[in-house]
Amino acid sequence: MAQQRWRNRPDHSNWGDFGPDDEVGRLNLITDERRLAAVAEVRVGKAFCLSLPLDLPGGNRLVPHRLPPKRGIAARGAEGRPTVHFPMETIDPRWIDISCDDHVTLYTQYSTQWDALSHMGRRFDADGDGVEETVYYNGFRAGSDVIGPQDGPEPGARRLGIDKMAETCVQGRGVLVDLFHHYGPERRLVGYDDLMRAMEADGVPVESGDMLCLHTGYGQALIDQGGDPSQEMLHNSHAALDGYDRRLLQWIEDSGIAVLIADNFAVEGHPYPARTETGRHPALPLHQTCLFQLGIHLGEIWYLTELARWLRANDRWRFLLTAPPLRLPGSFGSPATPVATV
Ligand code: UVW
Repeated sequence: MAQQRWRNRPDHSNWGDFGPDDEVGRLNLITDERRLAAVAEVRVGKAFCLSLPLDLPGGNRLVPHRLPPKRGIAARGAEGRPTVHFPMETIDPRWIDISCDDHVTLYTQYSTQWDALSHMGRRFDADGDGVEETVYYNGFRAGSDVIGPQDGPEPGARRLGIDKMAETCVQGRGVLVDLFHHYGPERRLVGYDDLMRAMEADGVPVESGDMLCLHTGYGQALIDQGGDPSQEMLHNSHAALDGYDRRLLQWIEDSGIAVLIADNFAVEGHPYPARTETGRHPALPLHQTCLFQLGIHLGEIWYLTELARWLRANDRWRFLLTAPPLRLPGSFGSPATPVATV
């Protein structure tokens, strides 16, 4: 049995509930039985791609340090010949096989993506010595578990990496709440009351272990903006959760959802309008609740509009969701090409 690595557990957290060494949080709730129940949601066999093209949003106005994918052609042989229409070595000279290979620099959180649990931590006195240290979900530590360039070679997540998420396969029952239908394309911070109103109006059931998807229409707007999105669209349109609504955070804690997904930028309304809170409070309260406290992975900038339209037309809200990230050792996030099957 591993040693518990913390003495103080953050309020409203589940650290330790899935074991002292747990690195996948609420994904533990997607059991074989729940996956079977998810498969039972497949009734007509139709599938939906829930990823945007990974070169959207376009440019870097959304987050300046996240750049679009940069592709190149793999060089081959001593002369570094480009591997496009490349004639392979041949056994039968009457038949020439031709090959193409490329490479890519990908900012893992540029487009449709998952946040790993190592994506966000905080300064917190987990070891109870009266001094705050940088820690992540389940008490994993900066410097030994999550490594920066200042800590040693090979920076990245030795623990809580996106590869740990991939190993669970990330397949279960998806449930969609259609915020766009109820609240339209205007910017709106959706708190507990708004979320419950939308769910009740459509009769959306959410159960423990479900993968909750919020359709806001933001992903469709990115497509409509054609790779050159306006500041207004990027930062002041469509619904986003109000992470400062304590009742909403409590519902996320109590509902047992396994992961939380949206087709908007950050699931929550980051950057928030100026606030009046006094005292200490996080910049990204929903990220803190999900990634740091409860081990709930966040899916962001997905494409949910076609699926939402189909579900509404067919009076259904549940589906089989298959959404593994790349099994990329040590990464803080990953692009994804999720598939919904109905
Ligand atoms: C923000 O940048 C606000 O969110 P994320 O890092 O999860 O994309």
